[in-house]
Amino acid sequence: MSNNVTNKITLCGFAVSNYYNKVKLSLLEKGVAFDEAFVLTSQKDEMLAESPMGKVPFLRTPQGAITESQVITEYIEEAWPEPALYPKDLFKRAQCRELIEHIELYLELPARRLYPEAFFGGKVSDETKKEVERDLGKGLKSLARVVRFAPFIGGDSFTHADCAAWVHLPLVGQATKKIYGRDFLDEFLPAAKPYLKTISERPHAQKVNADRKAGMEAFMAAKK
Ligand SMILES: N[C@@H](CCC(=O)N[C@@H](CS)C(=O)NCC(=O)O)C(=O)O
Repeated sequence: MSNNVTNKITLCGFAVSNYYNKVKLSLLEKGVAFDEAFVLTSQKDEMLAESPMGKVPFLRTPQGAITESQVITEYIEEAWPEPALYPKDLFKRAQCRELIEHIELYLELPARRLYPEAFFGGKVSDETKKEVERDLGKGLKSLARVVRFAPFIGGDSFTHADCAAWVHLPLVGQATKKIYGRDFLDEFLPAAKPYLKTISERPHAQKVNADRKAGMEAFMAAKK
């Protein structure tokens, strides 16, 4: 532990959220002690006081809340440098962060536009479906150029990029399968599925997954 960080941190959000689970897996893999608090997204004042966009996750620290999963990830890595979940080499570290940015900006965010219909019984316009189809094709083809899967997404060590890939990529596959009848992961990045399976076998990933399944009921009940 370093940089004035006391050991009391609380991850706030819910276990169905992919961004929440990205941070949770990083914390577990690093062996950082943390509490969890069930918080739903909202635009209520008390929520906005901690998370100005009303989003989850956010991290409660003794000094206040921190939002944005990637900012939280960087905070955790600086506060608890060991075991490192970024490569030591500066260039490789940048490449690792590049993978995370790529997955979130060019895959998760476009795929998210499909979630209302793919997962929540809503409707998405044909125009949106067309745009997302184009954007995801481009994002996946370009990701295929930079991934290693050897055996981890960036090479031979497990990093924060694996935490991000493991929570986000399955949603891209599931949402596209639902909306287009084609799983874009299988189509554009066939090596992703065996890779994701390997990550899923890690004990901490199993814990996150079990909590996600258990959390689904609480989430659905609270959403009603
Ligand atoms: N860029 C944010 C995205 C977080 C995010 O979109 N979380 C979802 C839950 S998975 C959320 O809070 N949605 C509610 C909203 O967008 O208002 C991060 O990395 O933390």
